[in-house]
Amino acid sequence: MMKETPFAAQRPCEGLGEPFYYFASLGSTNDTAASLAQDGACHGTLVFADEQTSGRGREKRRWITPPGTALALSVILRLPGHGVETLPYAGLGAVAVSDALAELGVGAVIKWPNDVLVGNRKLSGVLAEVSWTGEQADAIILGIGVNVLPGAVPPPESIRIPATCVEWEAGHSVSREDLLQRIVCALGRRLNAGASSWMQIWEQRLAFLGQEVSLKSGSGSLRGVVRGLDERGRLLLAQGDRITPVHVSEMRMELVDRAEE
Ligand code: BT5
Repeated sequence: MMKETPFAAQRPCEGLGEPFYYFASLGSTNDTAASLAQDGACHGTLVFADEQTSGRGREKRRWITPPGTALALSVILRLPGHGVETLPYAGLGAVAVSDALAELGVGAVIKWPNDVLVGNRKLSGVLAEVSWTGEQADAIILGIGVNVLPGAVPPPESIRIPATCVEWEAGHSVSREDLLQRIVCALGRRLNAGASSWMQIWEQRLAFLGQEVSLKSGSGSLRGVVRGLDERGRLLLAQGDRITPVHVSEMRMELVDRAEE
């Protein structure tokens, strides 16, 4: 007898999720989605992998997706005038994941720009990239990874900040199929409501609002108090009387621990 493909019941929602490509194992769903986009795949195309062997975070950091335990998905977004600015879409992805978690009774915050945290532990990460055809930016590839079952949580020595999964936080068993559907619907709803609407929610859910953080990238570091976001999704950091918009999305944010000083 033929084995039924997992996730076969997945339905398109709010203009996203069709066609739906399921893979038992992939290098990275973002890479596969980008090549589909270059071959002309339409807005809303969804690529899902049960396992990733070279899942990526920002700056080529590794994203770990063991088989059968997590969600690893990428959605192709073709939006008029989307340009090459990916920051707002990282926010869109994080807002949609936190919407879906809220439906399961799990309260999450978003560590700018792209981490979804529950109780200071990372449960999900978002990677928004541009797909190019020659010189032309022709799609946004919105990649989302979510730890759903305990087996998805990487060993502590392989990650920088502690991780968690949806089942631990919800306190009951969670269906990956159901969660995928909720995330796709939330993405579509937020996208259709418009950027200013999801930016506002992104700001409301920001981690460390009013707290002092340090932001580090290869080229330097910054320190200040998190005040919110501007209309482009840049982090507003207060340094004394000055508010600086931070746009370098490769920056890593850390809470300044006064006890360490
Ligand atoms: C991210 O990057 O958090 C973005 C992750 C995006 C993953 C999705 S899965 C579908 C799509 N296809 C891909 O190839 N990628 C996207 P960043 O902020 O740079 O964080 C990366 C860091 O998170 C790593 O250096 C680890 O410390 C940590 N990490 C890796 N895997 C993790 C996991 N499963 N759970 C929690 N933390 C993890």
